Amino acid sequence: NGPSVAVVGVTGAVGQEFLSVLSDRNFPYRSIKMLASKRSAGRRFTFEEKEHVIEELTPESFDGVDIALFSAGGSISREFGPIAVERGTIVVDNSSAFRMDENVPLVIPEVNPEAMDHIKLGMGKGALIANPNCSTIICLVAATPLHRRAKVLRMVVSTYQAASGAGAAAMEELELQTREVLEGRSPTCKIFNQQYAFNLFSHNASVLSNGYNEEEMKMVKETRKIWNDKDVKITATCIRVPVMRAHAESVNLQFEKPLDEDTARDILKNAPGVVVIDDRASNHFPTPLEVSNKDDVAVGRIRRDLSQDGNLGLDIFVCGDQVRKGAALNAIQIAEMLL
Ligand code: 11C
Repeated sequence: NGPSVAVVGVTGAVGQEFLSVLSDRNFPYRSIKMLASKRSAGRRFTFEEKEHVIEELTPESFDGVDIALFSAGGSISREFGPIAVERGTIVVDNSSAFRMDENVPLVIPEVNPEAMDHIKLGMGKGALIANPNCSTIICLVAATPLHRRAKVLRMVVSTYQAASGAGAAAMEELELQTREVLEGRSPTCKIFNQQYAFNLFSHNASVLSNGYNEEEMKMVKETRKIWNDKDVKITATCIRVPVMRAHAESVNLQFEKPLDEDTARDILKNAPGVVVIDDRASNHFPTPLEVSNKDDVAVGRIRRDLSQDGNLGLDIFVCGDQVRKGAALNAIQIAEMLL
């Protein structure tokens, strides 16, 4: 008796993860439509013991659909998002297409659920809700509880981003290149224009005239919108590393009010969606492998920033599954809040 759901981009890495998360969380849908491009239409697969046929995405796809989960790229979202809304569907969009639109809430359920208070199922009209960029989600699940206590004035982020952020083809290329390099062959470079295995490089997003790339500027702009704080100072350096599906981020925080590291650790231990892994004696801290396929964002290396006065600065190291909390899980938590 739940809502009718459509998954747009069901063949992609995030599309497939939507299905796993819906199933894991027993999301109470009444019916589910699997939508993709013409190329994949007609393919059959079993989900939750039922056979489904992938349908080609068209405007009519949204007739009778209550919630559509979109992850098929920005141009599909820009074309079909408004069409779905017009037909009364609430769209949870994983692309960057509408994130900075002031009429579209940009939501991390643990951080700013109030931004979508005015949107509910059964309100008789459609709406758009945007899922933030994965690096922003993973950073803010950890940084927000500290921000609430001590108010972040400045944040310096350095990311170590996984292949999954560039899609399933990049994950396949990382695996292929690793084999090729180990076998002494030259690596296939189709997704990125350079060797990825046994290497790392600046994030592949376009570099802007200010010297930052688009990924870095997403962290700046999205954080300001989510925290509703135009003045918070943020600078980011985003790097692609040869890791399969979880991002890591080093986050340096400067606060308005003092916050010592033990209090910060306690706050994080009680924060929703966070697990603290901070074992100095065993040198055990968060790793991308440990958070892969997990819901929680792991935080460790919680320590006072020695370069700042008193307790006005902290360093933390954060890891989160890019496909799950960075994309599909966050979107489905949003959908759950609509119910
Ligand atoms: C990455 N964050 O890891 C990107 C992927 O705006 O949703 C997602 C881009 C976005 O490469």
